[in-house]
Amino acid sequence: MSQEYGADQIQILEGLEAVRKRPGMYIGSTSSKGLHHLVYEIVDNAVDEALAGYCDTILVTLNPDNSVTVLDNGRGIPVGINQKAGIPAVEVVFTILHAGGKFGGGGYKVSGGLHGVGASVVNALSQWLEVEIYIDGKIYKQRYERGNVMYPLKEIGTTDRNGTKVTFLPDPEIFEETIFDFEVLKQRLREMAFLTKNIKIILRDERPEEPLEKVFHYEGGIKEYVQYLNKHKDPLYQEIIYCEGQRDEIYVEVAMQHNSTYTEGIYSFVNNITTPEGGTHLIGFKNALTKTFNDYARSQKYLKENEPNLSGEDIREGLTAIISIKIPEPQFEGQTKQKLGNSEARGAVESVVSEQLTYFLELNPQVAKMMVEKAILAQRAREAARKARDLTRRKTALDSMSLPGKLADCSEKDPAKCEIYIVEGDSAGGSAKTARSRATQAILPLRGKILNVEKSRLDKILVNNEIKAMITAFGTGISDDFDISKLRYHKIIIMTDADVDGAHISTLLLTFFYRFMPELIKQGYVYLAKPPLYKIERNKMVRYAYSDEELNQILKEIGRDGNNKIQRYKGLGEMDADQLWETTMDPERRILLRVTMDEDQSSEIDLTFTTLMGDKVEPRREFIEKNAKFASNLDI
Ligand code: 28G
Repeated sequence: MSQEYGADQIQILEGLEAVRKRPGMYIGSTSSKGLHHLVYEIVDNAVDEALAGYCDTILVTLNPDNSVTVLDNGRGIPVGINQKAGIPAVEVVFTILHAGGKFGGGGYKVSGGLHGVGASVVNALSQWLEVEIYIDGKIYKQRYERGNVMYPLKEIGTTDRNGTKVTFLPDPEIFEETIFDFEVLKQRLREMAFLTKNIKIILRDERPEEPLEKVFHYEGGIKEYVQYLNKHKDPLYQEIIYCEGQRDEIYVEVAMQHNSTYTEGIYSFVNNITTPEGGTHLIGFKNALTKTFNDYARSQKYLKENEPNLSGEDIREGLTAIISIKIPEPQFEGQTKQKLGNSEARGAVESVVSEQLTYFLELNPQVAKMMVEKAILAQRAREAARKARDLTRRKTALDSMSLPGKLADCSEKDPAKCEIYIVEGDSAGGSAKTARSRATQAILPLRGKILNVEKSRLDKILVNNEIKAMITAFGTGISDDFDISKLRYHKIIIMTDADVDGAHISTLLLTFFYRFMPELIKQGYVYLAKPPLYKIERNKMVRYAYSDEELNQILKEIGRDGNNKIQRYKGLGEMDADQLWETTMDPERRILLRVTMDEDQSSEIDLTFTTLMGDKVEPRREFIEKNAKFASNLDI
């Protein structure tokens, strides 16, 4: 370390040492999620510069050495000496914790990312980081290693551009995973581009021989976001309803459009950060929507005096919406700090949406009519569903007496030790019943295709036999009645053929869980069984391969000659009970994939499900390949 920085420098180094000691405190985790968070922190600073009105293009490049470069065309981080610290402002930004305070030009604390701690944290957690600044015709540069300054900021050349370039290599001493995932970055950067209208974000992957590039640029901002989320659904009307306004210091933006499905997809953001648990801004939106809508329906006599109001849920059936607010001092609440607490946000959103939605309904009576009619249908269906639901509820009260007839239950009563296999088809179901370990493994065979819950309303879903069987077997109830403490099995295992039909059935089941029992997935109770693809016999020896790579591996081991008999399994039905047990059900030998979901990406998950389950055939194939992305290896 060089001497000329004096006492301040010691302070600085201590600050960044703290980050290296407890990285999780600053970036959430040191897993792949934390790794990607580093990129978002740097990109956030560039987005702030764009929000300030000085930058319109951000280029993110994944380099072959796995470092990342972020380049913007803003003003460039100031290079002049910061009076308080006695060092260039840029050095303050990269070496002092919480340096600068992340305020955009409009005075918003646009602290993107989980903790909003910025560039110095990324620097502390990088093996090395280099910053270049293009300002007043000159290029300035500084390099840091694990947060330490390598040399004073220096002028290295001339330029005719302006902006900032940051390149960093995440420190493998800190991160469990140091390889960036293009898909993960792609989704978040796309989201950022939707949330900041007119910004252009380019993601380039220069690691493969053939570089990949994605450009995100949405002139319509969140209006285009809604369009994107509805792209595989049928919109109920063409217009995207858009409300925008400012109340005191809070800037509010809302975009929405109904589609012909029955699920609501409302995604809320505060200062460009997703709030999966909602909060005051979401409540303000819902209040405004319900009230404005009922006022309109009454004034136009769609609702008679003696008829009850439409409920919020009725109005939101099939609604896709984005709520995005910018607020100077966001207060996040709840266990995971993902819920907005500022009470003034409720009033701001309520006021902007009420005013502009009222105006929109009056100007667009044909659209308003379609919305009201859909809500009235929803209201009737909800009434029918309530009746059907009361029936299933009464049944669950009868406990084991009401368990579905097809279920072969296990004898163990402790849910933590119990598993339920949901098996496609009666014949595989029969083998599974013979094969299972009776004490802890229950089998529920399903007949044929199960109902696509994306295309049906609740009343229809609840009279479907396969769905009813699952609900009663699990014991938890659904939606608002859902109670995880009543779950009868801590492993719910979907076992289908390893082919496209099997993948389709798995997805139908996952869709049902995701829509009606999301906690099952969030808390990690849902698994996919992985049956073998090949049986290899050589003399008396039998081996199973679960992938093509494994088949090759085995053949390499045992020799590739005429003595091998290789059978390719087309379905579970081709295995007898013993084989099924050995390969797919024996806890000692089976492979299970745990189904997981990233709540920060719920708009994308929704899109994935509708892509597969919707009417549009073309997008479907894509999904089946991506499906495995929900899952990660376990129990191998
Ligand atoms: C490429 C990777 C990430 C950035 C700027 C521009 C300014 C700035 C950034 O200032 C320090 C603290 C408060 C003023 C601000 C330039 C005002 C005038 C900036 C980035 C100085 C932060 N001129 N561009 N920071 N403030 N891009 N991209 O990080 O007092 S960070």
